[in-house]
Amino acid sequence: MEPILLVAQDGPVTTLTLNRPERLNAFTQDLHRDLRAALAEAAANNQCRVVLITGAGRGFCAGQDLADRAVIPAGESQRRDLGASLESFYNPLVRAMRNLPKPIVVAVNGVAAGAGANFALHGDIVLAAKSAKFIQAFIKIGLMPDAGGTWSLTHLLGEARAKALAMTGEPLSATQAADWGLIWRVVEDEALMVEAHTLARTLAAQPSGALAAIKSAIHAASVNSLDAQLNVERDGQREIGKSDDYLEGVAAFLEKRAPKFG
Ligand code: T3D
Repeated sequence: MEPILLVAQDGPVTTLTLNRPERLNAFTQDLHRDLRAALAEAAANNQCRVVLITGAGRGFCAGQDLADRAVIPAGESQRRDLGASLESFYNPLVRAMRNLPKPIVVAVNGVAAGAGANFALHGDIVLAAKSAKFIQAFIKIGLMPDAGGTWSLTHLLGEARAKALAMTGEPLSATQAADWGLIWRVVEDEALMVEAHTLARTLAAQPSGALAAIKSAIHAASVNSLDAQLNVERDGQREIGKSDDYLEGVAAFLEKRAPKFG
């Protein structure tokens, strides 16, 4: 049987491909388990400098697999505890992505719905195929956005757009998502993976300490005052200013050559 998560190591780039195309790569507990393990492995593996996440087939990810939510056994008085599902599966996944000290490129190859849309938005740089759509599908089944969606939508788009997307469940085209600043860039469908791999390799050649510092400082900025953020920058710059990569960067500039970061 095909693995439900494909993991490929190509030099410094670890590519994770959600592989349940017949269900538009919807999340199951097993997919959560494999994704979490792969992210932990990427964090520990010195060869990995960038993680690239995409989906197999025509969809990126349709959120929770609703086939796993269909049947409440007859006579059971208690409904399923979805809070427990978030606590055990979705929240740890989001935290693992946010806390990974390496860039995550997400290539949204098709529809991204429910938690699948919000999972995509935790990429550090998100590219989407022109035909892709982002759908806060939760409202259609009586739920609210999760997997950090209320946070990401509000921070990236503001309350007006966040509320309208969440309350209507209307699809947002990839082009509109890019125009609104929800994602980095839209790419022609057939060029998506080439562009995503090129971007991942470009990032892999950047100084890893600076990339990690940028990621955590920009995350901190969403809650910090300017004053606090100035301190974050001071501390970060102090740390990475001691690195070999900084010495190499300055030397390369002065010698008018391309830097070679370790
Ligand atoms: O439960 C908890 O743990 C709490 C956490 C919840 C997080 C969530 O993500 S809740 C939201 C769950 N997701 C959705 O509500 C989205 C459901 N899917 C759709 O609305 C549509 O499939 C799409 C808009 C994403 C795509 O539409 P379309 O027309 O392009 O494709 P389709 O025909 O609907 O789907 C293709 C197949 O995938 C189809 O199977 P079939 O009929 O060919 O055998 C469909 O049933 C299956 N599929 C799509 N999404 C899901 C799914 N199967 C299970 N779960 C899905 N989420």
